[in-house]
Amino acid sequence: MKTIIEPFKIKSVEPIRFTTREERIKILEEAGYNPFLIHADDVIIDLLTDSGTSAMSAKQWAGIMEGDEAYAGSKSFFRFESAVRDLTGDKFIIPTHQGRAAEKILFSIVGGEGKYVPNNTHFDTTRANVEFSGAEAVDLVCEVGKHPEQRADFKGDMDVEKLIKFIEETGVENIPLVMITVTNNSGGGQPVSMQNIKDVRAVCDKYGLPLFFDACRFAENAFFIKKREKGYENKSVKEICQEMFSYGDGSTMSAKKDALVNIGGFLTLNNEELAMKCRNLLIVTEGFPTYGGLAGRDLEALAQGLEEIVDENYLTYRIRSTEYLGEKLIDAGVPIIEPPGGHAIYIDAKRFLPNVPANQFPGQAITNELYIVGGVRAVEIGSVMFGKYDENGNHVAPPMELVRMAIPRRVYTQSHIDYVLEVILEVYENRDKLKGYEFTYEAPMLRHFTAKFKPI
Ligand code: PM9
Repeated sequence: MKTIIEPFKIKSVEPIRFTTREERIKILEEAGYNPFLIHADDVIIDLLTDSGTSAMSAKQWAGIMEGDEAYAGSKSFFRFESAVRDLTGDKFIIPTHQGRAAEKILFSIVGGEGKYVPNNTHFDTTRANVEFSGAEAVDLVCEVGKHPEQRADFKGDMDVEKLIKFIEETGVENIPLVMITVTNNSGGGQPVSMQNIKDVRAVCDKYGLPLFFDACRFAENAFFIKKREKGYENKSVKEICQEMFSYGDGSTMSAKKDALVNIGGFLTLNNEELAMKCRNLLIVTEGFPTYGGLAGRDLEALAQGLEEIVDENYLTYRIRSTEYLGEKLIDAGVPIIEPPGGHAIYIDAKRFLPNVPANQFPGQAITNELYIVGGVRAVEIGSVMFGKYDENGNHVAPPMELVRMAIPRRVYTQSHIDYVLEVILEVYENRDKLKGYEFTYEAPMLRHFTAKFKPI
């Protein structure tokens, strides 16, 4: 087989500013040892997130010029609505400025004190919005999904038995909806199988519960289904997406991922009463229902992005480029979540730095060293992001300590990725010298964004 190449040519480029190791040591110290607080201009390869960092296509930029900026009923809204409906089949399509705005609206209405929301794994903003409403966010990912070293095709699947037990124990009246996140970002960008989606749908039907998707990476998930699940090999990715959404009652979406835009999101629903409540709240918090916090030009780019994301040449390259980095790391003995996920590679910090305990943030130690060694910015997904305190103030660690290197869509070439690989291998070779960190500042919610640290 020939090399899978980038299925695009580069028309416009952005220079990378190079820094020295000495400069980076100073920059990191000034940022309180939190790469979120580093200026992007001081980063050589930015793998902080795949969210809002995509390179747009010529057609998307053309759409920006086409954008209709009418306050109400703009033609860009109707193009957006029809692109979203074509994929989801849902009746009510509500634009929002990004994914968390859709979550905030949905959970402000269905959440609240005494409610519980099960998910395979909530992403941080979803968890924060559920909990901000007073409800509790419960993760029910399958057992294999919690073991980075174990390989399985669909490690993002929900544990259906646990879901049934949870519903029986919690009471249907306390559960507003069941959610499935595709792909499972906090669990390694691992896909959810169509069979699991159908099984969860059947459970929801049995108990009369709505099923919602956190659909950020729906196309990457569909591509994994096509490649790994029997019966889907001859279906188009678009058909697989349509089938997946057909099992849901709605979805929240950050278009900053699988709609290839720099800003945007949406909420889709089938229940008219709920949709009306959401729209009314949207008007208070985001804007009129035909723009929802976005400009007409954003809606155009988003609609075009939804067409491009299901292109199978694009998805072949996308999934292969993540796998390429993952395979090379596995070959070199670097512990990562296996198999590689869709949008990112996740280093297993527990195995990478066994001598740094969870309450000294091994993931943060690796993340900071990646920056010092090569100006590569990654993100900790472990005790900094999800750690809690018990009633005695003791640190309670999440199940996994990870460092995520998310790959922006259509931005970096193979030689950029080869450079990243060299940087990771250098950090790995010198791992015995790495030390942990402690907080000097932490916010009460979503602390990873603004926390400051000092080395131990
Ligand atoms: N995800 C990510 O980097 C961006 C924020 S954290 C740096 O992975 C899921 C599964 C996400 C997600 C964002 C959101 C929120 C919801 N669900 O960022 O509000 O991965 O558009 O989306 C980020 P917004």
